[in-house]
Amino acid sequence: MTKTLVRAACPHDCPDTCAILVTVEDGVATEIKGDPEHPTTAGVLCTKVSRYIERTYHPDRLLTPLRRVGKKGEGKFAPIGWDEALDEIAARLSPIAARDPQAILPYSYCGTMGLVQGEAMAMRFFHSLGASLLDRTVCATAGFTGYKYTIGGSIGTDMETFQDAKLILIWGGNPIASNLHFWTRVQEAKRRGAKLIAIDPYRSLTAEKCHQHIALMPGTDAALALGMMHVLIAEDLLDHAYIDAHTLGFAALKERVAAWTPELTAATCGIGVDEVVQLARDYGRTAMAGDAVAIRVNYGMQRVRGGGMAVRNVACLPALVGAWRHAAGGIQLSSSGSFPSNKAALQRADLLAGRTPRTINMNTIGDDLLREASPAFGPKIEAVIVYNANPVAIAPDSSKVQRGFERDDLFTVVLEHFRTDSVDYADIVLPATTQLEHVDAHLSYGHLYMMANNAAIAPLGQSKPNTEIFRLIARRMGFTDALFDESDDQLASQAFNKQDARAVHFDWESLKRSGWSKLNMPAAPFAAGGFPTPSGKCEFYSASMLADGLDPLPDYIPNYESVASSPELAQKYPLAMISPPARNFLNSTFVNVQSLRATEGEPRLDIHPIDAAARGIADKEMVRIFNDRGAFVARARVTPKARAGLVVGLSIWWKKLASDGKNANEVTSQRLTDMGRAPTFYDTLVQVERAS
Ligand SMILES: Nc1nc2c(c(=O)[nH]1)N[C@H]1C(S)=C(S)[C@@H](COP(=O)(O)OP(=O)(O)OC[C@H]3O[C@@H](n4cnc5c(=O)[nH]c(N)nc54)[C@H](O)[C@@H]3O)O[C@H]1N2
Ligand SMILES: Nc1nc2c(c(=O)[nH]1)N[C@H]1C(S)=C(S)[C@@H](COP(=O)(O)OP(=O)(O)OC[C@H]3O[C@@H](n4cnc5c(=O)[nH]c(N)nc54)[C@H](O)[C@@H]3O)O[C@H]1N2
Ligand code: SF4
Ligand SMILES: [Mo]
Repeated sequence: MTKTLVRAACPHDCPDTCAILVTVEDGVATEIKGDPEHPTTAGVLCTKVSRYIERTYHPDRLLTPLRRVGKKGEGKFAPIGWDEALDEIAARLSPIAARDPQAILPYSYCGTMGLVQGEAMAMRFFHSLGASLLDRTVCATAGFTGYKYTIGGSIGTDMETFQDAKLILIWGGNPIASNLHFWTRVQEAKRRGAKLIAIDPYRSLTAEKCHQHIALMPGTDAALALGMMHVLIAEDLLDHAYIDAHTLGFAALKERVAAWTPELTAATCGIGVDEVVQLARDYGRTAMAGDAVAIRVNYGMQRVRGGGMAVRNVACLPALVGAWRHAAGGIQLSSSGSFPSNKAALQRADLLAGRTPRTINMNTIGDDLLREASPAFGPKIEAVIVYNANPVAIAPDSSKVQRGFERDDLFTVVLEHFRTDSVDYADIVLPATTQLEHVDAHLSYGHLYMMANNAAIAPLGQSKPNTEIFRLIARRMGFTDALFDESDDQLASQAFNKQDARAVHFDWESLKRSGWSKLNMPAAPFAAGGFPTPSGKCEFYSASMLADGLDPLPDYIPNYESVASSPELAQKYPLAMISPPARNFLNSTFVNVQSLRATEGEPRLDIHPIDAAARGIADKEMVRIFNDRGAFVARARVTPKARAGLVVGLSIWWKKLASDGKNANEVTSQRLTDMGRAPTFYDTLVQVERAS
């Protein structure tokens, strides 16, 4: 018997990007565990990925190419050979490409975060073809943009320092579910005497374990930050030296926040005046005492109309109190901007050779699949290639997405591990390898290590890595360029730009051996200013925002679906609904892993006792959640965890595993955020009633 230990990296869309050790016995993966030596993983994997072996060898794994034999959506397929599948794909795509390649659309996101199995070979193919471009905006671009205007890039406090902070604000995040290894640091800070405050409309697993929970209404974070700034300025809890040297626009900011009294702020957020004042004082006074105050700002607050502005406002706070002076102070949104990843080499946008295809926003896939050709839109979408994504379950306004994928004149190819909701609409299904079966290089959006993933086992059945599938499709379509011959290792060796001082130690072969290697980054990135903004300062006033047609100063933009913006709608649909991630799923991944689904149980809706009583809804009763876009059912959990006026449906369920074949995205909308063209999943009003 041969037994080896293989170094891998977690591929999932999670900030932790854990270092993994896989035990392989006679070619079979038998055990998976966290690397005890990797400083952030520290030997621990989350419950989900601890089940990765169960997922990999799952009896439902797709192991051969399939051709649809039933109606779209029915999920009836027959196995076919690779040659037959590739011939059919080339035969269907070639005439479309000859008319207008923009009628072909890639649809992908972060099923794997790998730089190689993600967009490398795939985009080389789509760029060569001249296909429509996809705006990959389903998650982080609102906050990314707001943060960039203010701080200059996705750079912030290193997660490895948070245990040294004295006050930690966990703002719009639920790290126990979605950022576990950060939570470990927070617990250590708590043991050392730090105060933890969660700012979240929902009493999440994390909010429950913090010293304080401020349950504001969804979409009001920008107002809370304005109110905090008002108090900090009014009570002179400010680092004047830092403000003078390293910020831009303080006088204008002061004028702007003057109106945001604690009273107005509290009324806007639906919280108490004392909560606003106390939060600002905790933050300002801890900083004035010389201790580190740190903010972990996450995605929860971004999925509303003013999501970009909300993150921008929160990102102004550290500079006001000089929190950046400490390694453990400041704010972290994402660490992704610290990595000099070399997209140009991997994705080769130069292959467009002067062509400028249109861009389709992945959040409006529902409307766009149903759109006819027009001068403004361009050609009707005639073919979609889906990989690393499950649009039928995860995209907003799902009934339109489903109708789009039902179109008989649409040719759909899906590369997948399992028969997801999206696979059911495919004409051709191609079996993809999992992280245990292919090579990849990774950055992280939570820590600062470059990561390598070695293949632990051979591909199961006839599955192939995404890269190989796109190489084969490209050749079948007549692309002969040598760049399609590059191996996965050759691609990985171009993942980071060694010319950049942060990645000077990058060498693919040695990274494969070590598994991980930390970037060269200063401990307190903005202790002496040096923000990567146009002015080099933290920009309270942003000329770039003005140039982009936005308010150059921090502001509050109420939700599209709120009493303030649409009173009539709010009368008809009085409850705000959010659908944040369930702990045991990763977006819609793992929903089909029996042991994890068993823990989550079934689709549920948390509703406050007052709202439940007003509707005659008892605990554990089935309820119908609806608005003008659609409806779905769930089992009610009557609980004050959901504040009054709010309902919470933890997500993202596979539609076909729910009793009504639907999920929370029936009621979410395709409207986009104030900046970053991002989705507004949590800007949703609904009504709830007992299901008959
Ligand atoms: N277990 C698990 N982990 C995951 C994922 C998963 O599906 N499951 N998904 C991954 C992905 S892709 C992402 S983007 C991240 C997301 O993870 P997070 O950044 O943690 O964001 P969310 O889970 O969307 O929301 C976190 C919290 O924000 C709250 N929230 C909702 N609306 C608002 C608001 O308007 N203001 C404030 N202050 N809070 C609000 C929610 O109630 C929730 O408790 O997690 C990643 N990690
Ligand atoms: N209602 C609601 N909707 C949401 C959200 C929410 O909070 N609420 N969150 C949104 C967010 S933040 C995000 S990021 C999106 C996530 O949306 P997606 O990125 O679509 O995420 P998943 O649903 O996990 O689907 C990823 C798919 O990729 C497949 N996959 C994994 N690895 C590979 C591979 O190597 N090759 C191939 N071919 N396939 C692979 C997996 O099997 C899985 O089915 O959902 C968004 N939708
Ligand atoms: S999903 Fe996140 S916490 Fe779980 S193993 Fe992967 S990176 Fe680590
Ligand atoms: Mo996400």
